[in-house]
Amino acid sequence: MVAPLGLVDYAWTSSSDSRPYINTIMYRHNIRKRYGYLDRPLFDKKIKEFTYKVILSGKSGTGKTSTVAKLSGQEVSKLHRETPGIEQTTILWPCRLIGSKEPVIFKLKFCDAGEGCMARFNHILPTLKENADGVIFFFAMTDRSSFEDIPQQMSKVLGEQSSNIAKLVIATKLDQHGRSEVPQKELIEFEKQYNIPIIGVSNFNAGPVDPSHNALHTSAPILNCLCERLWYRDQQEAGHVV
Ligand SMILES: Nc1nc2c(ncn2[C@@H]2O[C@H](COP(=O)(O)OP(=O)(O)OP(=O)(O)O)[C@@H](O)[C@H]2O)c(=O)[nH]1
Ligand SMILES: [Mg+2]
Repeated sequence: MVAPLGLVDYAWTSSSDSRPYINTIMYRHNIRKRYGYLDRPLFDKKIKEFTYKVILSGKSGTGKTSTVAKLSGQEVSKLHRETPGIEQTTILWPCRLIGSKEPVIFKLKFCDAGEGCMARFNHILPTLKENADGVIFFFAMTDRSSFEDIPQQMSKVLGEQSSNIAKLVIATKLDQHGRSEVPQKELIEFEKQYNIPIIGVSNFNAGPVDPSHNALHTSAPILNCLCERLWYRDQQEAGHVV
């Protein structure tokens, strides 16, 4: 496993200190508010905000759109409808950076394009990549070919940008563990080879319906890890870390 970078306080999200901030981005009953790109939540205190563009890459059907729906606290569709162009979803995520008392807000602008439409229209990929701060590569645990495709996705998306963009890999369909086609050993080898963390996600329940499934606590580890990678990349660019 790729170790956390020690920049984000992962435990803060579930602590009582985070409550006023977390409550601001939620309606009652644990439902997340939706924000447009220009929207801003009203916190009691003025806190710093950092905006990042995060792009998604992975074979069609690996669960890119479903994962963004889960991370933004929206309902995940059981149906696969190819994303017809670039869809943008803004997620506001409060985080406490290690060494600072006050939290900051990460404004994550997720840009999701269907793999099929990207293959049909040449202009989609350059538009997607433009000014991207981070990329999440996707594969489904139930589809070995989507895991084997990741290096190709990397060269397609990163080109020479590879040194200055934050990277994360998400393995979807963890709920279908009986149908997994990628052994744990290969995931560990991948992380070692590329030094990129792989985080598993289940966008649905394996068992009985759990109303808290899409609640914040299941998204928090992924969002914290992504914010930490983005922050690290900024620190590297500023020459604060090597
Ligand atoms: N069981 C299970 N199904 C999932 C999961 N994530 C996504 N799916 C299903 O997989 C199918 C494809 O998901 P999408 O999110 O539409 O895939 P995509 O990567 O956005 O596909 P394109 O837009 O075509 O590139 C849908 O039927 C989802 O319901 C998961 O974690 N578990
Ligand atoms: Mg999609």
